[in-house]
Amino acid sequence: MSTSSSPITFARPATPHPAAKTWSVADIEALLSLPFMELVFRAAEVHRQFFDPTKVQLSTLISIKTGGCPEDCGYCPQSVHHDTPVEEQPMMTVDEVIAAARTAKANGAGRFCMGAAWRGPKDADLEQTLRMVSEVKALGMETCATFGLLKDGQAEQLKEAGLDFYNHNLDTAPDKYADIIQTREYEDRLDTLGKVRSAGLSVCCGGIVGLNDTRHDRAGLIAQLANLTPPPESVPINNLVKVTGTPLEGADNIDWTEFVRTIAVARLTMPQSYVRLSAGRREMPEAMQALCFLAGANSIFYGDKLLTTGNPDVDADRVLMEKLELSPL
Ligand code: SAM
Ligand code: DTB
Ligand code: SF4
Repeated sequence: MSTSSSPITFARPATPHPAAKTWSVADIEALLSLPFMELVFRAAEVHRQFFDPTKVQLSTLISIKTGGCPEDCGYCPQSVHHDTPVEEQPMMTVDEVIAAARTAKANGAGRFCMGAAWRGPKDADLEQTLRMVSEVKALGMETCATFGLLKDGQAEQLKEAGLDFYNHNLDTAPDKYADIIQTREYEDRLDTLGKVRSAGLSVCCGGIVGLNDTRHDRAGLIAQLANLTPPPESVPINNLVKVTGTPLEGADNIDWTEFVRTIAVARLTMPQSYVRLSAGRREMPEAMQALCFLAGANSIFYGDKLLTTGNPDVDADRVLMEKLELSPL
């Protein structure tokens, strides 16, 4: 990673938050349909209004409870409804999680994100996760959790323990949702996002592309995210990782330009949010990742593994950041 100081000033003076705008799906589709170079250029301009484009936020993921999930999300290798290579495992101990967080910190990650294959946390399970959260926080890292749907009071308990961010994705457009997941509703997700916000936690919320979605579907997802008030602080954009045995293992590949367009439009519509180039990065050529950074992505999952699938090796990411002269936040 480059440590040399640069004489160039990138970030423009802070601009006040733009007046709240409600985005229609048609607005977003129009942006997605701009000529590719024009879209990337506009997104790169907006990126510079609020962020230093040489900085990338690094989050390391860990799966504290893997597999055996009762939900039927069609993309997910951890669902009991699908016959995948993922085996159910018991919850990790607090000590195991802290050891992984120390390694992540030593590697340069600023945020540690703990994921669990639950519909939502049972109170007894939550107790153990609260210790994980407070001990990771005590290491001086930002903390994030993704435990599924929350019941009343649970977001406040997490906040009290030292949680900074809660990740809960909308995943796709409301009118496509039922094709992908049957065991819970879009409304349930919005309800959890409301609880997260009310507890004073920062919101990490995004979705997946490559679920046989159309441009209209992707516009529907981005409109939902951008219309959250306020928009999520972190917006993970995942490219489907196709896992054998999931209903979406044979989904059509999305063209790489459509993925970059989605990143660019997330940047344009949520100018003050961190847009994370998320799952699927291992399968992306470096030049495509570079275009995503140009189009406004300024966060990645950093670490050899996502939850159950692979991510670029830390060493490979260091080399890529060197080449692009990007440095961690
Ligand atoms: N069980 C919790 C939930 O669903 O909210 C938390 C963990 S779940 C694995 C978190 C997110 O990972 C999902 O909402 C989805 O966006 C993403 N995800 C899961 N499987 C994926 C895959 N195969 N490719 C890309 N993203 C995936
Ligand atoms: C998010 O948006 N993507 C991450 C994180 N939030 C929890 C998960 C990606 C999972 C990819 C499939 C797997 O490794 O199991
Ligand atoms: Fe369970 Fe989350 Fe996977 Fe859905 S995405 S099956 S809720 S782990």
